[in-house]
Amino acid sequence: METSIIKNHIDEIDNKGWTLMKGCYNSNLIDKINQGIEKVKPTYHKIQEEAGLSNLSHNSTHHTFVSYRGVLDLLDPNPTHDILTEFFGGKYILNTMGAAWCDPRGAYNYTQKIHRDIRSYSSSSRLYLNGVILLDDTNEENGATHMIIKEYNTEEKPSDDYFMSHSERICGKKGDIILFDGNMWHSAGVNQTDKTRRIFSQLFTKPFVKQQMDYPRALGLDFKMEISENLAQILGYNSMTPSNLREFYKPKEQRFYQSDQG
Ligand SMILES: O=C(O)CCC(=O)C(=O)O
Ligand SMILES: [Fe+2]
Repeated sequence: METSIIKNHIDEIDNKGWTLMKGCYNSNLIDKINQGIEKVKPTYHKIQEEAGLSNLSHNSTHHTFVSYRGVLDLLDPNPTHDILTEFFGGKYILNTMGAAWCDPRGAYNYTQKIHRDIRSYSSSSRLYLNGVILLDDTNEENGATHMIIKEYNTEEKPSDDYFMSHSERICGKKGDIILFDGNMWHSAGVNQTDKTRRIFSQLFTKPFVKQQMDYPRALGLDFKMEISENLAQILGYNSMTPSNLREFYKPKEQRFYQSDQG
């Protein structure tokens, strides 16, 4: 990506908290992934139900690629790589990534609550960057993201009234990615149309932030041999935590947490 384009996106993230990256994926890839998600939904429903969480986590498949590897095509190549590298000042990893959808005709989904995808506020230190991959064209009618206006962002969760009067909507096309500072309060909008609106939510962090799932162990340590170096980096294979002394005492190039991870 050209340096001036990277700079524009970073300036937008700095100034208004978010930037829209247009045309990151072609429609065929998104269609294939949407079909793949349909196939794993029953597995997710079963596990969510077993845990007594069907109400809380319905309309979502967290960590989707753990059960459907095809999702990894969205990360390899990663269209936001150059911007993430500039934002984090070097290496970054994926903290979490999952699909979520808002059903038609005003149905409720938990992503419509005002939220951040992180627990801790980190002010201007660049620890977290969110991505929302649009799997459908998105407008105000079908639930475009509400995003707080940066100068009104607060450490504490704002009231509904404050949020609604100090936020803007982000519309985009299927295949676009909204990148935004993880400190920003946001929510999905309500879908008033009669067609589902789908997204992938991503959170990228500096490599020393603990992942929401231990992806290298969830996918298997040998899986690293089957994927590109870039994808292995993003999934956290270069920033693992050893779990015994033999894993800890390693020559430099074999260390679980590599020296270039910050
Ligand atoms: O659907 C959206 O626009 C936002 C979704 C979101 O914030 C999330 O899944 O964490
Ligand atoms: Fe979110």
